[in-house]
Amino acid sequence: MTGKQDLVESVLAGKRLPLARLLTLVENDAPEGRAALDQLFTHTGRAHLIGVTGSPGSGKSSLVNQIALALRNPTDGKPARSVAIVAVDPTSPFTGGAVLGDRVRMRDLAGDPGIFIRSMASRGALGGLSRATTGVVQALDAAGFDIVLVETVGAGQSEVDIARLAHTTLVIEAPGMGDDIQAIKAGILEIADILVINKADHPGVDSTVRALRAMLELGHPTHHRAAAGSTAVLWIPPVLQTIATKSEGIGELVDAIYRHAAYLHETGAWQLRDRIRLQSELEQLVQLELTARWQDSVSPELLQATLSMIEARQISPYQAAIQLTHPLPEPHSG
Ligand SMILES: Nc1nc2c(ncn2[C@@H]2O[C@H](COP(=O)(O)OP(=O)(O)OP(=O)(O)O)[C@@H](O)[C@H]2O)c(=O)[nH]1
Ligand SMILES: [Mg+2]
Repeated sequence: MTGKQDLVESVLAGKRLPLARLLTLVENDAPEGRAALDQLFTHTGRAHLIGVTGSPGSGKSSLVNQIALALRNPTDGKPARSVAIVAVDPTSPFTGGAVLGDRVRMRDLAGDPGIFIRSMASRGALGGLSRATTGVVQALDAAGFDIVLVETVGAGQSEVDIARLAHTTLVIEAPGMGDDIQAIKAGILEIADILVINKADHPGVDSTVRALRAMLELGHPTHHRAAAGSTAVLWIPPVLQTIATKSEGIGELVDAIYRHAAYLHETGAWQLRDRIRLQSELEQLVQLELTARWQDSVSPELLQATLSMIEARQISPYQAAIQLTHPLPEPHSG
């Protein structure tokens, strides 16, 4: 069978239909998709992975759309970049925002061979979605896209996952949380490389920007001390304002993205983030693999018997776990 080889080669050649087919295989965790990813992996590591997260309805899809347009049509003499967009919705594929965002994209970006758009909806556990997203991003990287934008709604674990996935994380918020600034979890500021206050045409944008800058300074006082007192290169997350619906502030945002990429390369942080990402992927996969092997090896009878002993308080769950995962050695004779 040469089908698998054909798929890999077609993806490497930049063909879109085979790429779409591969992404479906990867999403479904099909063995054929996994085998293709194994072969494609050697071609990954080149794309700039950008995570876009933030509150529901803050304008993530609209901004991703604008960023992609700007990257396709640079006005500053930079070469046009090829862009893949992955919209991850851990809750439902049918929120108003997501559908609208996709419609805007269809209008502005359809037909451009340098753009590839993929929507992913949750199927089963969040862990499964995050694993599928990792595979999808690897496939797009191997397919040669310069930039892969991954949009996910800022809901708990997914934003941490996305920060783990990305070289650059954009956090998008809308004004109006000025009075309620504590509502923004410190966690989201920690993962932000670039903070964007979108909907800057709405009231309250200045106070939101001020509050966020203050929070960032509280969170990263060393940034400012070191920036003033040493020559060490440090990244202070900029707080930018945009109006996605009027394409305002997009140039500055794209510029910040380029500056962040340059910062990552100059300081070695690019490689470091790559390593952390791959390490966490490896650990996740080892866990899954070991659990699967253990489940295959342990007899249901033994499992039931052990559970009964725990219920009878004869052994603790911890003791049972040790026994079930470390088979007891044969007793020594004499
Ligand atoms: N006034 C104004 N409206 C905006 C702006 N950006 C986006 N919108 C509108 O806000 C709504 C939500 O935009 P989306 O881009 O779908 O937001 P989102 O963050 O992707 O939404 P979810 O994916 O559902 O979380 C849409 O009606 C947009 O047209 C902006 O800068 N100003
Ligand atoms: Mg959206």
